[in-house]
Amino acid sequence: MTDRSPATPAVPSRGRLRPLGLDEVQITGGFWGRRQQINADVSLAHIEHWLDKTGWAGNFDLAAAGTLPEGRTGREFSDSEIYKTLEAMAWEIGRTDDAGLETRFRSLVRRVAAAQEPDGYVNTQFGRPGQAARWSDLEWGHELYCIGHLIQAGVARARTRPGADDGLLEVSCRAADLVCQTFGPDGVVGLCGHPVIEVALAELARVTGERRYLEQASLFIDRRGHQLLADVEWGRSYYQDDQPIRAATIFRGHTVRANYLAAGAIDVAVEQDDPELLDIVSQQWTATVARRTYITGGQGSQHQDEGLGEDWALTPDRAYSETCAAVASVMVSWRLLLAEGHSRHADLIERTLFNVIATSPSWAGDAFYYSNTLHQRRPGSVPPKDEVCPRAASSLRAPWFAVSCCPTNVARTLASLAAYTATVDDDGVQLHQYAPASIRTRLSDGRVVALDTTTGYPSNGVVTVEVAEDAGAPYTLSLRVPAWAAEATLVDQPRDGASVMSLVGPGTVTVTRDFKVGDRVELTLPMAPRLVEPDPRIDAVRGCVAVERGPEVLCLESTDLDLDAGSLSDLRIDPAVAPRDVEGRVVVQLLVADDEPTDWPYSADGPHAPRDVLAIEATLIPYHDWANRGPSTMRVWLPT
Ligand code: FUB
Ligand code: ZN
Repeated sequence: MTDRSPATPAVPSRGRLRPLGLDEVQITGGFWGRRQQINADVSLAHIEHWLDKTGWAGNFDLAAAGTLPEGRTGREFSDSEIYKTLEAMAWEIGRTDDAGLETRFRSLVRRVAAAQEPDGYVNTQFGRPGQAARWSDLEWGHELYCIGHLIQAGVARARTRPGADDGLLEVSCRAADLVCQTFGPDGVVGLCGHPVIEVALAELARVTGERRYLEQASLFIDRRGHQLLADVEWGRSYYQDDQPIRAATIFRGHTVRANYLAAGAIDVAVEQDDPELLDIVSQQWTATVARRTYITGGQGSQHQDEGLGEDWALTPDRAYSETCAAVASVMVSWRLLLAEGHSRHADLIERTLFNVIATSPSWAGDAFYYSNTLHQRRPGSVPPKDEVCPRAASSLRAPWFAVSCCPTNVARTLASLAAYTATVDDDGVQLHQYAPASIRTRLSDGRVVALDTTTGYPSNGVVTVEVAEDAGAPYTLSLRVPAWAAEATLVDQPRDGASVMSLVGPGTVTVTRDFKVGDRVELTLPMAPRLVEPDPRIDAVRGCVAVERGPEVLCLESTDLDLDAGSLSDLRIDPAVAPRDVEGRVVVQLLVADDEPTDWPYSADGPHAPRDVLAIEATLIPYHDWANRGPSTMRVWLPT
C-alpha cells in the first residue's frame, strides 16, 4: 500500500490539491444528504433486486458451476453492473459502516470470486466452450471494460477497508495481472473498444504501489488512436481510435468512452509527470465545455452512437445527455481540479451534479433516467415497475434498462459524493461544493482542520463554515464562488473579534487566520433567478432563454400549467419581465399564442407570427425535479 491512500475515488501522488477520504469529510444532510440516504436505503437494494431478477448476478453462479453458456442473460457488459454495484456498496460501507450492507457486499463478492478462473480471467460472456474465445472481440466484447469496473470496485474496497479479508482487491489484482500479461509490451497489441481499464489500472497502481499497472494504463492510452480497432458504422472516432489522444483537440465519439479515456489519461499524465499530456487533455476539456456541453452540464447529443456530436449541435429535444456521461465527466473534471486547482472544474462538477446526476433518480430512488432530454414534447407513459425498459430514451424514469449502466453509476457516485466536496493543500483547505458537512483532517504539517458547514443550499445561498477545533497555527480556508455568482459576499466572523464583510466575485475567495473554535466564515451567494441566453451558434435554441437559480437549471413542466399538456410549443417567455422569486417559487411571465397549425410551416414572407392572446404567470421548477409527478411535457429552453 502507498503511504497515504485516503478513502476516496482518485488519489494522485502529485497535483495542486489533495483529496480527502470519506473518513475526513462527510455530508451531514441537506440536498445531497437526502439523496445519499435514498441511495443507501432504496437504490442499492433496488439495484441488487434487478441484478438478481435479470439473472446478471446469476451469470456468475453459472460460471462458477461450469454450466455456461446455457442460461446466460444480459448484454456482453452486464458483468460491469455487478462491479459498479460492488463499488457503490464499498463507498457506502466506508461512509456509514452499515453491517447489513457489509454482509450483502461480501455475499456478492463471493459470487464474483467463485467465477474467476485460476489465471485471473473473469467474464461470463467469453472463453468457454460454446462462447466466443477470450479477447476475440475487442471492439464490442467489453472484457477489459468489465475488468476495469471490477478493479474500480476493488480499489474502492481497499481504500475504505484496507486489509479487509473479503478478497475483492485480490480478485481485482489477479484480473489486472492477467491483463498486463496478455496486453503488455510483449503481448497482444490490442485495446478495448470501451475505455475504463486505463483509469482503473492507474488507480490500482496508486492503491497497491505496483507501477506495472500504471505502465499498462499508459500503454493502452498510447495505443489508442492508431486504428487498431476495426472501423465501425460511426467511424473509429466512436471509440477514440481515430487519432492519438495527444493529437486530438476536443472530446469526440461515444461520450462515456471519451470521458473515461480522458480521466485515465489525466491519471497517467500526473503519475508519469507528463505535463504535456495533462495540458492536452485539459485543453480538450475546455473546448468540450465551450462547444459540446448542454446547459445542464450534460454531454452527448447523438442518440445513434451515444456520441458527443458536432460543435454547437446541442438540440434540446434530441439531447441524449446520458447519465453515465455525466458521471464520467465529473471524474474528468475532478481529476483536473486536483491537478490544476481551477474553480472552473468545480463549477462544471456542480452544474453536472445538480442538473444531470440529481435528475436521473426518481424522488423515491427506484427509477432512473438514462438519457436526459431537455425538452419533452409528448407526455410519457409510466413504465411498468417490474419490466426492463428496452430503450435508453424512456419518457419517464424506468426501474431498469436492457442496458442498465446508469443506475449503478449514479449509485457509486452518490455513495462517494462527499469526497468531491473539499480538498487540502499545504496552505489549507478548499471547499468546492456546498452541503451541510463535517471536515476533520490535518494538513501535512499537523495543523488541525475541523470545520462544520451548515447550509440550506441550493434552496438558499448562505453557507456557514464554523471552526470546531483550534487549528494551532494559521491556515487558509478557500471557498469557491461559482461562475454564475456575480455578487457574493463573504463575512469573516472571528468568535472574539469584529466581523469583516467583503464583496467577492466568481473564482476563489480565501480567509487566512489562526482559526479558533467558534470562528465562522459565511459565504452568501446570490440566488435570484436569472435569465440565461445561449451562444447564437447553438442553432437549436437561438431565440430562446433558460432560467437558472443558483446551481440549478429550471424548467417549465406542463404539470404546473393550467393548459393542456402538449401545448408548451405555444408559449413564449416575456424576457422583459424578470423572473421572480415568490416565496421560494420561481415565477415567469409567459405569453400564450393563438397558434393554429398552418398547412406549411415555412414561408417566403417572413416568419410565421402567432398572435399572443394571453399573458400568464407560471412557476418553473428545478430541472432535476421534473417528471416526478406523472406524465408531463417539459422544456428548459423557452422561446422569447
Ligand atoms: O457500453 C457500456 C455502456 O453502455 C456505455 O458506457 C453506455 O453508453 C451504454 O452504451
Ligand atoms: Zn449509462
